[in-house]
Amino acid sequence: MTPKTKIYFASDFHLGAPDYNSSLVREKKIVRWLDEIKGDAKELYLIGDIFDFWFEYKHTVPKGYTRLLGKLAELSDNGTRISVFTGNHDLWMKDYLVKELNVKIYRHAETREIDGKIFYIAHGDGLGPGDKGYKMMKRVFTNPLSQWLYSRVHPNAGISMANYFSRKSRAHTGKNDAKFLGEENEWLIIHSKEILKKEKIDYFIYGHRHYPLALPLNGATYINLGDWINYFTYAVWDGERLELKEYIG
Ligand SMILES: [Mn+2]
Repeated sequence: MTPKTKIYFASDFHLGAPDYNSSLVREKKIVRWLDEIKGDAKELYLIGDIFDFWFEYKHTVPKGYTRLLGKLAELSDNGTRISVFTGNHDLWMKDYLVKELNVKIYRHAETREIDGKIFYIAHGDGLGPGDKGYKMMKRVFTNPLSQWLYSRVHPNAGISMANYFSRKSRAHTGKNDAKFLGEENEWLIIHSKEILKKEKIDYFIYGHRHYPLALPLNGATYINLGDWINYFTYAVWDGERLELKEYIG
């Protein structure tokens, strides 16, 4: 067995959307990718919005995603360390994936040293200027009382309602995603520049933006991972270099 040496980053699978059948096609593609990287993946970072909607009740979780969950279990059981960042679509994760897949869950940005380089990793929702409405919503979504109240709603109603809102939010934010807005207008770039004023960071890695992008930023490297709806992009760290790649398969 060859030693696992690489670290992979991906985000925004949005499984479940826009419908069961097209999600299943994407899920199978993601699983093929995971199957290809499992031999050398020392670590896997899934940086938010794996699911278009996820909520854990005390004794139940949303149906589906068996192929992805099974494949992640296989990677985990074979020694790949998996970190899951919650996104704005799946922030209601509790201990299910922790228990079943032995992953670690992160709800906020993480700064960590990897092979002597400093990585700043975050899904990206609610960071930087703007998006005041969302920032307010996020306070409601992450509030323990509102989560408890929501969990009292029967899942048949609760999950239907959530899927409805999840689709609406994408229709609302979707149109500007497909182009680079310029450094002055990209909230995550503005956020990264603010951080660079205070800290030394070598790599910023974000999801959320649904537009793959790798660019130099005041001595650092800035990466948007893209998504697995239109781009099928991921980043890989080989110990020395970080590369943004497209999965063809
Ligand atoms: Mn997303």
